[in-house]
Amino acid sequence: MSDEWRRDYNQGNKDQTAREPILAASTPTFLKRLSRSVEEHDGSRVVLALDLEPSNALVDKACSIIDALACYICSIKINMHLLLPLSMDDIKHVNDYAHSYGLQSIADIKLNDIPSTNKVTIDYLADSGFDALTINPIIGLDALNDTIHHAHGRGGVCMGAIALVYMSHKSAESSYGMQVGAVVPEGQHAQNPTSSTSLYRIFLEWALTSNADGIVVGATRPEMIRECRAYMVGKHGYRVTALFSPGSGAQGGDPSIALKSGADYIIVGRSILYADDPVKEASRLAKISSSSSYSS
Ligand code: 6CN
Repeated sequence: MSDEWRRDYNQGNKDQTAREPILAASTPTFLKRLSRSVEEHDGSRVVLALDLEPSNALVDKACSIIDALACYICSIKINMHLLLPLSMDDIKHVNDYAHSYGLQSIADIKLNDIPSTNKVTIDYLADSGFDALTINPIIGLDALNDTIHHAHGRGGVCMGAIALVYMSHKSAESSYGMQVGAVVPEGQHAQNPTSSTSLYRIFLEWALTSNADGIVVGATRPEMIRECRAYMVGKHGYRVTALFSPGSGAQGGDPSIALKSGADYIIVGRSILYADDPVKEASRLAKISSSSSYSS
């Protein structure tokens, strides 16, 4: 390595350290910001999935939908429907627009890579104005821990991380419901070599251990919501992790049952976006979400 290169390389490393975020103790967490948004939006616990079909003028469409529905939702959620066709500047514009109504914005990218790549991804998402992201625990406990730690420390933002625990679609059973053997660290012997559990239970445990701000459990599986909620309450004694539930309406789940089973937030896309009257449907779901609560 030439001296010049070495100097740049070391400078780069120093810059990396200098970029390490130091959050003020007063920086509100994603869940606090989301709770504030719920209060400001009449108690609505509806997260709107802005899953627009391919077309022109997606930014204008997204902003007009926010104009029409902002008072019935607490957050928007953006996934590949917009992340792929739009530029970072466009996405930032949509996120800033949502923020102007006091809404939060979740990047639904189901992050699933090595920690160094995840960290760069998180930095780009934070720069694009997102408040939280979804993450797939299949990356393993250490990687999950590391990635979520980075998200929480993201300078000035304190990005939230929401871990998939049990997805809503039909074939999710074949992966999230899979029976898996306990992993025994090298050099140790399994107490009970035959012990096995379901993958989603491991994901739930890892999400809680890694201080994930939320978990995702499909509204199509109220019994799983109930089980995960009971486990979370049992582990912490109170709620520090929120349960987000997609899959109402278009996927067949019942939002009211999901909320009564222990969901804190419902994630809804098509049944609002493609309703005959989206404002009426959003308002109906907002009322359900503000009045239905978990009973153990
Ligand atoms: O209400 P819809 O079925 O139209 O949309 C549900 C939204 C989609 O954006 C989908 O990508 O929630 C997302 N989602 C997530 C996890 C999951 O298990 N099931 C989902 O449908 C997320 N995040």
